[in-house]
Amino acid sequence: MKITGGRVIVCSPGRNFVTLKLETSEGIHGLGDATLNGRELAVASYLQDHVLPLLVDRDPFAIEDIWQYLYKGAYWRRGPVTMTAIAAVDTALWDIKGKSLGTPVYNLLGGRSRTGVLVYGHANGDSVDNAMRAVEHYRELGYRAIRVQCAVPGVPSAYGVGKGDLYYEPAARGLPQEQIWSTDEYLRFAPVLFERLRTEFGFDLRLLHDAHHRLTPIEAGWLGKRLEDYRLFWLEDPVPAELQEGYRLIRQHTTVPIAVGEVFDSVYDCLQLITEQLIDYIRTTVVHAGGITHLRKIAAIAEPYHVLTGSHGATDLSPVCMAAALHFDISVHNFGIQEYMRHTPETDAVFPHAYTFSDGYLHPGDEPGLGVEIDEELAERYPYRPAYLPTNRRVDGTVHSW
Ligand code: GCO
Ligand code: MG
Repeated sequence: MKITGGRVIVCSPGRNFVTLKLETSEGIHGLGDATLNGRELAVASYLQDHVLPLLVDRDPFAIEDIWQYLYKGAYWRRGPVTMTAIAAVDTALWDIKGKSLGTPVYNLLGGRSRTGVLVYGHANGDSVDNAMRAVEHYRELGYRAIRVQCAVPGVPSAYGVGKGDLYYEPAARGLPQEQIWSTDEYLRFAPVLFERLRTEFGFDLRLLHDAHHRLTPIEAGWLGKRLEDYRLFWLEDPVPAELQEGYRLIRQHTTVPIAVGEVFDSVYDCLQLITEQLIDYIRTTVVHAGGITHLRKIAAIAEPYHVLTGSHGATDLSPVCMAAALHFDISVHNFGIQEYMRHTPETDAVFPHAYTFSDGYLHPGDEPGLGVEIDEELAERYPYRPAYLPTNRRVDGTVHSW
């Protein structure tokens, strides 16, 4: 079997997605997600103009060799655009191999390590009362772990507060919106929110929270300490993580479990965080961190250091990525949890998939390969429309991490 070519499909069923479809001489095709929120067309061009011509006539079973060829062969290494493009090829090759051997991808990754993939959903509210209602709603849907975000009094636009009940989508059409942020108000408010959550819901429910890269290490230490009694499952992205050693300072001040990694694109972004045991969960994803092949290596390095996986699974990661994540999650020993932000019905219709949710768990299904397809005719009805994530400024106008 040989790779004969491929296509990059850009569509926007509710939001933008970039999908790679690789074709082979035996008529089997594989899919890979290549969506990089707000920078979609850069990856589409990287694949279309620079990667697809290199793949023709290669053996699709040589997954590791193709990965190394694309990574080392470019000379220029790493970075989100490159690693998302490599991830898309890698994911499509695993899909092809599974389909060709007639088995789900998880069987190629060592087989099932568990019966289902524990997921967390997103409850949020524009007031504490509405956040409580949203948590209750998620509980009724069967979720056993819930991330809670809430509007902060006095802050015009806190991170993570959606418009609807189930679909939080931060990217918006047109040019980037500007939001305003105040760390002071947030730090005062966050412990109050979790106090209320534990009073209303007790300690059976796993609760998570995302600080979305907005604090300094010492602020994160302060917050973590105050949240300890509310037993968070994790505090996510307390600070931007370019400075990995910055996490030492957080660890010196709090035992709150820390999760990091949704913007990482390779093991080099988290090697120190893992080997110095500065984090508890590594959140790298199939689509942005070099595919299933590279994610397995990160997980293998994390395992002896007691770091568990907790892959990013927001709506900007397509159902193709979600399917791939679930095959990874169900097989890897040191799996922790999977984020599951539901896609809209429009997105699900374009990407029919075998994975299912029940009782707080996702199941990858038993289809050969990844168990996800793209309805290209339907996709064509949703052409790409430029959209961006918001940007952020402090109340005095200084640019801040969003
Ligand atoms: C999460 C994330 C997302 C990101 C989004 C950016 O934890 O799910 O922080 O909400 O902001 O994926 O594209
Ligand atoms: Mg996050």
